[in-house]
Amino acid sequence: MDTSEIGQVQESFDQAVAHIEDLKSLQQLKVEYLGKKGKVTGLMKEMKNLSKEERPQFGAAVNETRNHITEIIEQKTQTLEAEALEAKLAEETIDVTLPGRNFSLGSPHPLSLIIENIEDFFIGLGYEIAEGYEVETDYYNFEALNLPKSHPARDMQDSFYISEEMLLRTHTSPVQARTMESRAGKGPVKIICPGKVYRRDSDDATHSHQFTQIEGLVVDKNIHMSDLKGTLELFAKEIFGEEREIRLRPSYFPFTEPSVEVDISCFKCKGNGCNVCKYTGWIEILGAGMVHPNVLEMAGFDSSEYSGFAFGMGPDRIAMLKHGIEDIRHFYTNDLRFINQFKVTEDGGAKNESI
Ligand code: 2NL
Repeated sequence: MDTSEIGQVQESFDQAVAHIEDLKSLQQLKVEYLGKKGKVTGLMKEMKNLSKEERPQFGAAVNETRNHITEIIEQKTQTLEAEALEAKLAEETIDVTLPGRNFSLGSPHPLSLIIENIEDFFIGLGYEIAEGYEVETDYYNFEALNLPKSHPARDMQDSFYISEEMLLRTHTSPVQARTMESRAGKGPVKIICPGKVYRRDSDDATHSHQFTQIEGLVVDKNIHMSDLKGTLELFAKEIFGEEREIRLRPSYFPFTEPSVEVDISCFKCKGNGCNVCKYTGWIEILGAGMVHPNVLEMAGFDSSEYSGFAFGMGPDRIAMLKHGIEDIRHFYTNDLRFINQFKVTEDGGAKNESI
């Protein structure tokens, strides 16, 4: 019996393992010696060529070598794993002394500032904010507002149609119609509806196919024109200054009767006449009126018991007047040189309060 072959296997392993520096090579070496077709397994297979007497001694010697190799591989695995962890930790060290990166603070869009200002004012008067869909049905955008299919006033609100019955809303009134309907004929309704609206229009300095609107609606028992006037007077003072006065002129809207245009006394010339008020002393800022009985009835309110007032305004126009912005397209072209002029100061106020 020749056990020198076993010694050679062990020796060649010892030499090879000394050069191993990574776990992958160690795994390969393990397969090479202890795997199914490995060198140690090969030695075992030689047992069949030995006599019965020789086998136990040979077997014991092979086992010893296998145990030796297994143990070395285990030790080496642990050492290499520990080294790999050390290397990873060293590589991922964060230098907390590096200077931080600066992020520049954004600024709210001037339209958002105006809309939030107006919302805050009405919330203070007990109104709720209501929002709805920008893609609306013909019914809620027109029919429910006393604008049947044949109505000539529809021409002024030419829209973007999705289909015969669906369109991009031309005003925020459908939100009000839906809110009234959801109250099942019971007041009070006291809401402000801000949002984006659309009209088929050619864009220029004063027209945009997409703009913003804020409408307000109050429905309850004993609501009168005087309530509307008092509310809008407070509103004018809040947004354009304490000394402002308002003036109502008769007008027409299909959804209100009577209807009025509302002017404020000019905040620039205090009524003496200037380019802002076109030398009239007055600036038109919104439309309003008493909710048409047809609109109340269609939304499920008994118009002999309930009445209401409503108004609508364009935040784009109000922001343009307030800040002296000459082109509505500035709001929608995202030029940062424009937007950054409305940076909010640390106390939360807008820096560019021109009034
Ligand atoms: C304008 C005029 C207005 C309304 C909007 C309204 C809504 C309902 C019922 C009755 Cl649900 N009225 N909204 C009323 C009068 C005027 O907007 O010039 N907006 C820029």
